Amino acid sequence: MKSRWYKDAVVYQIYPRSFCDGNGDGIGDIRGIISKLDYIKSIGVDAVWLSPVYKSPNDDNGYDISDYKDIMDEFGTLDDWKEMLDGMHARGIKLIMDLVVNHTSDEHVWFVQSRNKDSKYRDYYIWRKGRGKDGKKPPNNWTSNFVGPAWEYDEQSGEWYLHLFSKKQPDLNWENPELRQEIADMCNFWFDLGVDGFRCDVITYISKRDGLPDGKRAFPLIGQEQYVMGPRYHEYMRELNERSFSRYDSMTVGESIGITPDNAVESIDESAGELDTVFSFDHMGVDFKMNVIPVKFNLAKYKKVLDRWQQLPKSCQPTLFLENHDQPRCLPRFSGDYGNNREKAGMALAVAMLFMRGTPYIYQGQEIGMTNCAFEEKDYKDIMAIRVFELIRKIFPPLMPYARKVMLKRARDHARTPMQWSDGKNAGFSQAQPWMMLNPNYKQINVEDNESRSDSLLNFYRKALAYRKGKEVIISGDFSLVRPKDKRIFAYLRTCGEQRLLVVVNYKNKPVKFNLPQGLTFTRAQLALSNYTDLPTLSSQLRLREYEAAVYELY
Ligand code: TEU
Ligand code: CA
Repeated sequence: MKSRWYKDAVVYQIYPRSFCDGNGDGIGDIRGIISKLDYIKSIGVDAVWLSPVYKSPNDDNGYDISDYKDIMDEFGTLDDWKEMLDGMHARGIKLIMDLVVNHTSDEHVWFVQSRNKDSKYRDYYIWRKGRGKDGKKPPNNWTSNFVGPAWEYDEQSGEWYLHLFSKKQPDLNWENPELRQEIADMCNFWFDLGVDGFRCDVITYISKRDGLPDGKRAFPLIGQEQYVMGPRYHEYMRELNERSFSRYDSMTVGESIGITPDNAVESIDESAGELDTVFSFDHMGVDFKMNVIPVKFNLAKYKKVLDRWQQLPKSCQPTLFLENHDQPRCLPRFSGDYGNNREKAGMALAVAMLFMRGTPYIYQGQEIGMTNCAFEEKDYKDIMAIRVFELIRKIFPPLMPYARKVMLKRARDHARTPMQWSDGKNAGFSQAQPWMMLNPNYKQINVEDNESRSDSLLNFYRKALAYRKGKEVIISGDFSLVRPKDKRIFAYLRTCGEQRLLVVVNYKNKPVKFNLPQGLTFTRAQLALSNYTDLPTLSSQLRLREYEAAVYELY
């Protein structure tokens, strides 16, 4: 019954708040998305992953859900949503919704009821007595992903509740069977309305370690604890799969923080009966220590990390991505200083990603080369940035200049500046002042300009996706790195029977010489895709220009 359509699919991620404002209040919404469906189709993607649009008080922009079965007022109505879904399906685009079930909003009716000790909903969340004589110390030392303790004290009941994110995002207690059934039913509610799958938010967090023991951490108040893939994680996933995912021709992708190539098979093998695919964050860890401290990008290390995922058995489908709504932009993150070669750099990163094995995800704006933004402290809107500044100011103010520097590299806000549609008023995003600052470079970087030039980054993405479609060697061919230790060039070979594809990408904003290994022989090489117009034919020594990227079919 299940077709594995996602094996040859490319997904476009929409962060609705920042995509397009349809009603002129400065906030992106569903009608805005509807107005851009032809644009999305034109890129050549097969599916959309839509970040949350459910009812939410927006402490974490929709990742704090107060009603799983309705749409946030700012984004529109369920009827708007249905029109959007029909519009996607009419264009052959599938819809992957965000599934945020590690936690709810504290304004969800379950949590409101749960504050009452006698309610059956008390057990839907993780309530514990505090430590110390008067119980005024948190039950354990876990910290929230948004810094500070992961526990909030509730005066009324004299107990604490767990929140691995903000205190307005209490963690659900998956040990409760009724709760698990409600979640499966809720997924089926959306499947019955026609959605094609789910992206499962922090899904590896749902099973907590027995007894909630103290965790190890690098710094007080900051740093991950040991709540990833707890003891009943697989059991819960298999159950949800059995009760929901497997009953529809769906695709699921887990935001699987902490997953490794070694334990991924158990989660995503076709026979696992859990998730179809997962996002791993190993490659996002190459230039940030512990997810926050910037370190120099090292291409050799990056390739090595990606390669481990490429070598998963063929019964496991990897995912490929450079950006999402939590990450800084890939320009200049992975390209370095691109100077006047921003679009060439964007093309280079696109080529390296798109021809590996896996399901690629393109984040809104990536296709036109949107970049990080030169924020001042007042410009940040994301709870994570705000909390980091708050905490540092409180505990050690001399660190503030460093914190500002780090956030300029790391903040999630970089991905959330409004989509740049044109060089006109508010970048064509809205008639009104947008909810967060625009990147001032919208005057140069925007969709309209990209549409007007045949050699633009957007048109390159279109070409690359069209070339990719249906090619067996790309979908399922073997992957092997060529000169893995080279720190300037990302090159690899894809092989499927007689078909061979060689991908060569210069990650530097300067010319680089590259010798093909002696063992790599061919009688003819046909250039299939390139970001330069006048590429010389392939010889054993290549001279690649700034960010030059090429795909060759070898015979
Ligand atoms: O992200 C999980 C997560 O850990 C990120 O918040 C983290 O910020 C990122 O890896 C960088 O450190 C998911 C969502 O994608 C995110 O937007 C939500 O804030 C979070 O879960 C809570 O729902
Ligand atoms: Ca709006």
